[in-house]
Amino acid sequence: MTNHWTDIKNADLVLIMGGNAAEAHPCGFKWVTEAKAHNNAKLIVVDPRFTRSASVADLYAPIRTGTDIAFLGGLIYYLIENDKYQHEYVRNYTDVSFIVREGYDFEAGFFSGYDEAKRGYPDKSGWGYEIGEDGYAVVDPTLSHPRCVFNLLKKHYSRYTPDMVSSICGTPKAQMLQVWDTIAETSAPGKVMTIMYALGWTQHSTGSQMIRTGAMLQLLLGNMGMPGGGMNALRGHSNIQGLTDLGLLSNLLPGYLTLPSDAEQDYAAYIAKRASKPLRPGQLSYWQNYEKFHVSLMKAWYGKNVSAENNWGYDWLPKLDAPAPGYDVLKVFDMMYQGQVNGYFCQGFNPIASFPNKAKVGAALAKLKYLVIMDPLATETSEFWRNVDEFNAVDTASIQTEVFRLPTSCFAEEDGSLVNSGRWLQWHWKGAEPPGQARTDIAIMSGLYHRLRTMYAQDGGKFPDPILNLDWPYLQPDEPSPEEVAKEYSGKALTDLNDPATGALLVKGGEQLAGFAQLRADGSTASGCWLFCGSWTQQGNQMARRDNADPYGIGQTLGWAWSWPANRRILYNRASADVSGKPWEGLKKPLVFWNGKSWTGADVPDFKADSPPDAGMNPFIMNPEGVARFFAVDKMAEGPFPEHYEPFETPIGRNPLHPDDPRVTSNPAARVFKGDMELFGTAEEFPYAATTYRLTEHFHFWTKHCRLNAIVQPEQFVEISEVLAKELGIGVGDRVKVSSNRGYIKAVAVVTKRLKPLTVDGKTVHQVGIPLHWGFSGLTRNGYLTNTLTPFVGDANTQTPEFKSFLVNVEKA
Ligand SMILES: Nc1nc2c(c(=O)[nH]1)N[C@H]1C(S)=C(S)[C@@H](COP(=O)(O)OP(=O)(O)OC[C@H]3O[C@@H](n4cnc5c(=O)[nH]c(N)nc54)[C@H](O)[C@@H]3O)O[C@H]1N2
Ligand SMILES: Nc1nc2c(c(=O)[nH]1)N[C@H]1C(S)=C(S)[C@@H](COP(=O)(O)OP(=O)(O)OC[C@H]3O[C@@H](n4cnc5c(=O)[nH]c(N)nc54)[C@H](O)[C@@H]3O)O[C@H]1N2
Ligand SMILES: [Mo]
Repeated sequence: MTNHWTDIKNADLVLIMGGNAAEAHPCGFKWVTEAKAHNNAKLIVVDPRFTRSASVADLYAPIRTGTDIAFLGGLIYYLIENDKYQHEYVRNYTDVSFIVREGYDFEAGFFSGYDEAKRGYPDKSGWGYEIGEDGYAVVDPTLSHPRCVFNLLKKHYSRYTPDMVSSICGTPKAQMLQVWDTIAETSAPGKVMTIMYALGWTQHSTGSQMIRTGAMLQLLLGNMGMPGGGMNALRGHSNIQGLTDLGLLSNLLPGYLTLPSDAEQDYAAYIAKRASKPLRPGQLSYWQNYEKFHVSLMKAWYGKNVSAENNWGYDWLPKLDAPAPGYDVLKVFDMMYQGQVNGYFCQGFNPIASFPNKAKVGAALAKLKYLVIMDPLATETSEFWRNVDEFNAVDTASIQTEVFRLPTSCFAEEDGSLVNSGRWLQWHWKGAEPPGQARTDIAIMSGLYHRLRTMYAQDGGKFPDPILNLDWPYLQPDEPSPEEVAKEYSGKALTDLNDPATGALLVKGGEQLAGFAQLRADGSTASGCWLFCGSWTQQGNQMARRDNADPYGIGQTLGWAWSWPANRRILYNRASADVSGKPWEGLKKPLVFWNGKSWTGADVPDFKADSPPDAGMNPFIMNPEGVARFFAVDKMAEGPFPEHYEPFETPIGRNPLHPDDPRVTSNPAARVFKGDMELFGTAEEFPYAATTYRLTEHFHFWTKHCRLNAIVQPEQFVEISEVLAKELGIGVGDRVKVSSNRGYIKAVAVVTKRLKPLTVDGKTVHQVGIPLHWGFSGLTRNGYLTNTLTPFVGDANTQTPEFKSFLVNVEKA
């Protein structure tokens, strides 16, 4: 989230699109209720299904799965054409005036530089700003240059007319325009909309671009950095935000630092590439501090073993041989399927249940020599070899994989911190001792480390240095305490730190740091994650704070827990004030503003605190240009502007924007593995558009181990519309078989008014809803794994699987 849960109550309008907060985030949803009850807010829900979120909305519009870029792209053009955008904000705080290089082009569904053989854009050199001789980006404040971002944006979305959008999305035009007009009202400077989204946007082959289109809409309306505004990703598992923050993705290091590629063997060049210089005069470009963060991380990992002489251990960092995102889960399972992986550790992960195409995942696991499961529960993955009738019909005798189960404690059985969707690090205390032989994940991983280290020390090995040089300074080496680990992430001074200007002592050697502004690139500081620096200071554990004082009355409780970065609650909050530093006209309550001497207010300013409004510095200091981007330059896999492409399995068989070129029916930059393309189904055989989702009464596959949850939601079902049920002769409660080109499941039919047929590209399209919670392990009644049906393809940027749009057939079982 750019904002946070409590802040939702400040919205004038809430748009829930690509998520179903009332059911998947019922506690957080209370802030929507607060906004409606106490801020006179309206709620809009756009979802293929009439969800419980929709049931309390002021406006609901149905949409065909996988078409949100069309819906939002059309809206962007509509706002521009009808002069419903926040002019001053857009002109000053975004890149609309920047001139794009000659090399950029978009034609017939492709951006410039497409390579068909590589299914992507290996050469993105045209996707950038024109840079002048002074080294700065060239701008045209009059917005008249044909290649300024504003004119390219308009041109790109001029194809997304209301008729075209309605035909792609299946949203009836009148309903769509009503939603658009209501959203347009928040273009007034002091009026704010928040966007709440989750998997309905991420789980598509164009997912990242859907989210970008949402962010572009918010920029056009001037809603970023505003209280009650922003782009708010509702995160899933209790610490999934912490997982990304700590760099547990294959191409990342903690704090969104990035791993080098094979081509980057030179340390200085690695740093220089990431420490981007300002692209406008007077601008602050925050990533210029990259080396301070990087060196402090390496000092946290390797201690005295790294110094300037060995480039802070740069040679010990893995170098990626694969293009980003590198070794994502789809890639690793495909490698496993090809027989290229011997062993696999599953720590808190149940892939045969949660990953697409169960048949492929099961076959991949069967090719392993060994599989280690670290989990409090006996998961389906730990029993993938067990024949369970039709639910897991495998030939056990032919599977040679050796499976080790290591029972772990559960989050509620340990102390530690969890990062919530709003980036708050909240400390928690254990509620019970773990049962039986269960051990903490820290103890298991430490045991593994010590054994590996001993083996490397005794027997050598291909590359022992990264393991042998690791620093392990913990009081109990076999099980470091959560407190010690948390302090290490926050960081400390390794020697006395003095103020470079005055020479005064800032931090004594050995003491905890106050925040990342104190980090240095000379090896005198250590911090395991620069974004978390300040979460455990010399004053103690900031994450354990529970002071809910709210002096400005807008839910900015700066004394409650600790938020990254720097305890800031709303990102880009400088943009909540106009160019002169005054809160935007009409804003009910200020967030941050210029008081004549410094930036101040209800939040920690996201800006250089003493930089006066007329000094020429712009609010988006994480971008070297200082403004927010409509034009993504070279950051996205499939192009600088989001374009609608169909899901890989499309019920209409063509992309209405490019009806004649099958190469751009679906995302031309999405990676498809050998053999998976052939497993995509077509609308002739599998005519219905399916989507998968959660139920409030279950949590993924855990609740199969819990009788109470089975009592409240006992049986696997699928949702179909009354019209489709009638067509197929299916009644309420009948058993149906739902099949895709990868397999089938059987379930009870729930015939519902919540789904309605849509008219898409001139045809009737039916949608089928499939909850995901059943499986073949645990205490309660078995069911089919929903992911038997889903396709093995992901978003071109993140490789998040396309769980939300695929094709099925439905028959009476
Ligand atoms: N009770 C419960 N709560 C949970 C979980 C759980 O298992 N049980 N899981 C947690 C986890 S890990 C996560 S990630 C979150 C997920 O939170 P959500 O994303 O809110 O949950 P989902 O139910 O997967 O999907 C949300 C909605 O997306 C809609 N949708 C599908 N395709 C599209 C589309 O193309 N466009 C639009 N606009 N909407 C679409 C679906 O109809 C569905 O209503 O929930 C968390 N909360
Ligand atoms: N079709 C379809 N598939 C989906 C989705 C969808 O919407 N549709 N959603 C996707 C999403 S968003 C998610 S997050 C995934 C979820 O996929 P998974 O993460 O694979 O599923 P979970 O059942 O949440 O598995 C987590 C495991 O962690 C264990 N666990 C709990 N606490 C601890 C602990 O402290 N330590 C250890 N070691 N283990 C612990 C639990 O017992 C559980 O078995 O599913 C994905 N799959
Ligand atoms: Mo999730």
